[in-house]
Amino acid sequence: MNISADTFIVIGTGKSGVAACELLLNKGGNAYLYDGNEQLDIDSFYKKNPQLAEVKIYLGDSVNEILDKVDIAILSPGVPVDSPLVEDMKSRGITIWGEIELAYRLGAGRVVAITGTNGKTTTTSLTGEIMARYFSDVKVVGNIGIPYTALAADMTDDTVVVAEISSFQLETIEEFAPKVTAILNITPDHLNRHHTMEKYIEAKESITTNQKPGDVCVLNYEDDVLREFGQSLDLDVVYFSSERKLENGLYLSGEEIRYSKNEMDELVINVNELNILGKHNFENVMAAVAMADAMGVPMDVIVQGLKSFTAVEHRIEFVCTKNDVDFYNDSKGTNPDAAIKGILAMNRKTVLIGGGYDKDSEYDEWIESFGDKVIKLVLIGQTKKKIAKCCDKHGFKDYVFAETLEEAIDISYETARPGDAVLLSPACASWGMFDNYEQRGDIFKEYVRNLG
Ligand code: UMA
Repeated sequence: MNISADTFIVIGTGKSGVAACELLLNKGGNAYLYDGNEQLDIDSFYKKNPQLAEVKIYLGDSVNEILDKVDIAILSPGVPVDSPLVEDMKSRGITIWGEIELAYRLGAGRVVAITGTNGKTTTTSLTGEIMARYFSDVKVVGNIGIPYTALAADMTDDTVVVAEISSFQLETIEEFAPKVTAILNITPDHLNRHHTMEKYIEAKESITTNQKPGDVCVLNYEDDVLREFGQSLDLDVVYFSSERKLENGLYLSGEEIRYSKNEMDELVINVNELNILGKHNFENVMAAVAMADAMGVPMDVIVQGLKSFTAVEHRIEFVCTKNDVDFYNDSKGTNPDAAIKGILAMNRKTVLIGGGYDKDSEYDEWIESFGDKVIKLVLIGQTKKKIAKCCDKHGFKDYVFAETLEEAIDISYETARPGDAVLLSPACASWGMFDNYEQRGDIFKEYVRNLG
């Protein structure tokens, strides 16, 4: 691709925007940067990103001055495709790509792409670790926190790219064509962005749009939408199931993960040999095995990778014990379905810290999952009243409000008795109080470790 022929505008000055802009400059492209935040401190941005010193930044409406010079806009994942600016650019005939599309076009190698509502990060990092045992150049990128564009310039035809791809990122792909894909599950999330469940499902399923016959798609057999979707695909579909034996595919049978393929049925691993817990994690393991196998990694190498893998930070992560109260950080529980898994993983009475940014989620199933286990819910953030209302509806009275995460931790610690657990698993995004879920989890861990 000859990028010097076009003028680009990169929308968003976060991680993705910075990496996309740098890649464009690196490849000889001509780019402007834009951010919708009119308060952005441009001087400190340039100080933090001296490599972009030559790139002109536009904030707010000032961007209108240059839009007639722009050929291609690169959207950061957080920029909605139906925002007024993007609509305006489309009406001017400007091509709209996401940061993933740019990286795919300027990068190289074979791509393994993972999406789903929950389990993406664990599955991506496990798949990356397995691949790295067999291939000499593996790059783990995407929603996991390292923008795909940040590593695209270092990719060659021998690179194996393992990419975590969110529904936001899938809305702006065009030619992005992974060899192997996985859709782990689809439950309601990000409905404020996608508006309807149908649109959200469509975004997730579009990960397969440019795959060709002979390429592989790994799907969860127990997800009705995905089971049906697999039947419509002209690809090699590999299903996994945590509920039943499959004639073709990976399945959980008691404590064993087994792979039935070409009329053979073999043991992959006993789950007691894994360092990650819970049925949802066994599903992630099955998806990773299917993807690694599809890429030609021998089963003994896959099994070694499975045995050495440990849990991902911020996902039901044990922090420490204080006065016989165990603290768990599940800041990555950013939607009700993920947070239900956090509660299921607790094996004793639990004080739960929840609430945060409103993504238009419904909290009924989350509250129903409390059972007798959750003895108190401490609510923070924008959603606290909405969640409280839902608690009232379900007859759950043991909730209190806190203004800050620190106050919520203090209340939880005072409430918990020896032998109980305190779990941060908010069922909501962190935005509004924190930059991201990592920051929320880090602050939780630090404050908890310093408790008297
Ligand atoms: N901005 C605009 N206009 C808008 C929206 C945002 O100008 O309409 C600007 C903001 O002012 C800000 C910048 O865009 O300066 C932020 O861009 P961004 O929100 O895309 O954030 P990045 O820092 O680029 O991080 C993104 C992903 N963020 C989102 O999808 C919201 C990160 O996923 C990802 O790790 C990173 O790219 C690297 O690929 C985070 C996430 O929360 C972890 N993802 C969601 C999830 O997992 O549920 C989808």
